Amino acid sequence: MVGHTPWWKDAVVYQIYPRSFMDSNGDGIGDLNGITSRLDHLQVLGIDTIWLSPHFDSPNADNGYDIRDYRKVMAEFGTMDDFDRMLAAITERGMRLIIDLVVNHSSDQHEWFVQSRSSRDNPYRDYYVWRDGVDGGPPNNYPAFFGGSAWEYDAATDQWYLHYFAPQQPDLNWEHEPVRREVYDLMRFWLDKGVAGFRMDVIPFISKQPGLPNLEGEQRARPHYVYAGGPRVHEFLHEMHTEVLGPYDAVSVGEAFGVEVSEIPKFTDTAREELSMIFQFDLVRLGHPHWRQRSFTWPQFKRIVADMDEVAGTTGWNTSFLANHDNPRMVSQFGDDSPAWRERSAKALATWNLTQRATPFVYQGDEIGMTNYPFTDIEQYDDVEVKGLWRGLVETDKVPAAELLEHLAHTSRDHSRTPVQWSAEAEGGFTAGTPWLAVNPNHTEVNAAAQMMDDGSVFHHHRRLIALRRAHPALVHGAYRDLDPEHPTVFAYTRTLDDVSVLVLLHLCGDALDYSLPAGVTIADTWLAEAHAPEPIPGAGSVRLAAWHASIHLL
Ligand code: ISL
Ligand code: CA
Repeated sequence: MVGHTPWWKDAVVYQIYPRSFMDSNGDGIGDLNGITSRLDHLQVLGIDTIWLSPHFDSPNADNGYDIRDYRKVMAEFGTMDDFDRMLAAITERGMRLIIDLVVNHSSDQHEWFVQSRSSRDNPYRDYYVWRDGVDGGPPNNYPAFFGGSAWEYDAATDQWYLHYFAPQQPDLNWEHEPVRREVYDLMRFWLDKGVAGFRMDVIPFISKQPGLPNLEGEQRARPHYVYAGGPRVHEFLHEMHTEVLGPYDAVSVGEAFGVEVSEIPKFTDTAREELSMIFQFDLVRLGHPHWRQRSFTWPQFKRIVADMDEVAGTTGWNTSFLANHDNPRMVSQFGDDSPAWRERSAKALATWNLTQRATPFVYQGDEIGMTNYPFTDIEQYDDVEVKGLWRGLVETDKVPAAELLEHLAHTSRDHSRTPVQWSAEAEGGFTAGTPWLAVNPNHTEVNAAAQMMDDGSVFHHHRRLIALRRAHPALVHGAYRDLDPEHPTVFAYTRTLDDVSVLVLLHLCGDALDYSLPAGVTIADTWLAEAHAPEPIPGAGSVRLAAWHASIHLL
């Protein structure tokens, strides 16, 4: 058996994007009381931990990732009493809550920034990154992720401030110690209320490059690797661990946008006392490194999985996820969301996600196989990133509108932000009002109510996978080995712990296949098979795998 392991290695985490989860008061916007009203759904699923995307007071320039008051609940989501009631309901179900720490930047309406921009000698001036312009333009050539320069000119003090994201999201200056003290204090505020820890928004970005030199050469195509490569990020994270994470024994998941697989242990090796785990992006972005969709192969996918597992070694740890609020729907991006294959491919992908040597994250709606939305027109989108792309690419005639729309139809963040489809009723049972973002018309076929009653549904497949993971430590802690890394469509791997060896057999494509089991592999028992367990072909040592097959076997 594995020695004492922290609870979060055995956890299964469900990400809630509160704006789109459940609306309890009919204003068309999800809220905290709506979450409380839907906790039974998560309990049946077998979830034990929730990651809640930002619930703090915000003007919503970036749907809550621009925080105006770190100790106040966003008015649209409810009150601090609603938060306390939700946390109590989560806790009494034996679940834990992780909240979103967005401290690389704040909202431009935060009091700190209002003070900071008011004058050059204001005590809060150095809470943010201010620089003189160069030749009448920005201090360097950094691009912002939501279009344009990462610098905004502020006439009041004749200087420019840095914002890696929207101009409404000025970057905080972590070189300035009072900023770090403020962050540790606000973390303690929420930990004292009983949250279990934090998901940390673009946390590697907090250390800026000394002197802020221009990007050069290939850096210009991958600015996030420069932004994440500052010299003090590990010093700051170790200080955060010493000041808060350690004393509270708080879990931490760093969003490591711009960090290579090889760098993961520098954030998560327990001896370094920094973070518990990170989200690394190579897998989730395999099919769309940015807004453009691109094809990928399963051997490429399998290579990344093996590399991540190898780099974690026997002491490190990973997260597994194929979707979140910044990426398209899992079944649309990695599976086949046509009516014929949507359910089967969603189950196959869930089988991968819930059998990794990592903490699995399930994004709201993926447990019922929700799909991308049929966007056709720029007016249908809400996302600040999409609007930035339209301004920066279409309005400047760099990219034709039709080309951008064609790619966004696969890759936009808004696909995963349409309201959760609870039932076949109007607006998917999400709201009694008009939803802030349109509900997918396929909610009549794809919804939680129908799947709760269908034992063969994507929902119950997730439930069985989570139960299996809980019952078999090999599926959590077992060594990972890919048995057939070069096969174009079969994903066959083992998880081995002590004398238990489990085979996971996936066929990630829409055709059937007669597959020769790797030498020495005989299947003792089938624990979890799709409708079609692999049909042994007599005498051939082969099995027939149906399209989008998924099964788990004891060897
Ligand atoms: O690639 C991206 C930017 O072009 C997005 O996936 C995303 O901005 C990036 O992964 C960082 O995401 C986090 O920070 C952003 C916020 O918009 C995202 O929702 C958040 O997850 C700024 O806070
Ligand atoms: Ca509401």
